[in-house]
Amino acid sequence: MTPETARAFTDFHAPVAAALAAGKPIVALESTIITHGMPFPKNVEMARTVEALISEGGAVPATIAVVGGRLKIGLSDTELEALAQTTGALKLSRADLAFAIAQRLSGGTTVAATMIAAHAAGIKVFATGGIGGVHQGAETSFDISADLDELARTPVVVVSAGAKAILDIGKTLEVLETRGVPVVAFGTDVMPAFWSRQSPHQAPLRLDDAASIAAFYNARQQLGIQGGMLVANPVPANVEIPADIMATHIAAAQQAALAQKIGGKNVTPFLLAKILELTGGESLKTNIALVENNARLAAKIAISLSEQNS
Ligand code: PSU
Ligand code: MN
Repeated sequence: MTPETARAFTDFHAPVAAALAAGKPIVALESTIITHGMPFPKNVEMARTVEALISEGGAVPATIAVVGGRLKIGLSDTELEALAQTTGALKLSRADLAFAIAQRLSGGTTVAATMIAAHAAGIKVFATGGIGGVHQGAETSFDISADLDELARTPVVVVSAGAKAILDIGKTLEVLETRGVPVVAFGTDVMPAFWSRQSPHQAPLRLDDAASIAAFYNARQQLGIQGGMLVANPVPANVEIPADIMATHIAAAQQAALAQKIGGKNVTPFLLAKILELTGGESLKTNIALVENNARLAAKIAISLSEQNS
């Protein structure tokens, strides 16, 4: 997809179009987290807060989604609210983004699809919660998220809280290394684990400020190295759920997924919903706080990138 050929079905929200024209910092946001990751109305509250944090941080937010076949680069508040309430919204990754456009359907874009759309629109920085990765048991299920391949090919900086502990974090790091994706832990030597600040794995790389992350991105571009980067930003300490507590809930959720024969793209949404239920809502609080934390850092990285490239 090139921006030129995509123009016929792409709608730029006015503040995003203005920021692109002026070379101002922009942060893309995904929408599967809205349509499949959190229940209404928490999902729209989260989406609004995250957009506000990016604006307060000095960048322009652009939530990406497909609405009735239109690829939206930035949503109005009304569109955001409508998407958050859409029942039957699709979960769109690289494989089905164009399907929803051609069939004039609506859906939330995953990390992979949001990266594709952000890059086509000229946006370099993207904030999310956690990326998809290699699922536990992938050696038999072959369940590996398309997010990992996208990170290997599309030059966007993805700010996450690491990979969710519902995944096999060790295998996820191995695939990222094989595919040449830098994983930069922010201010820590340890790979964070989404709801928890620490996983048992060392982080491949560490940087302590946004300007250094921007400089790293620029050096990769100057070298002509393809692909994106993953920033792993640990959840704030005051809202983290210790890894051992999460491990019990994750195991129970995985048992339920197996028993109910959940497969394919339903696995991640099922596990998230189950864990929400098992933690009595605690996991959702943590999830929201970590997305907010990532949005703040992403705004700083976007600002550093536009300063360094102006
Ligand atoms: N992390 C969350 N909530 C989510 C997801 C990640 O806290 O809803 C979504 C993201 O959109 C991610 C997707 O790209 O799950 C991965 O799904 P899969 O494993 O099917 O590729
Ligand atoms: Mn999968």
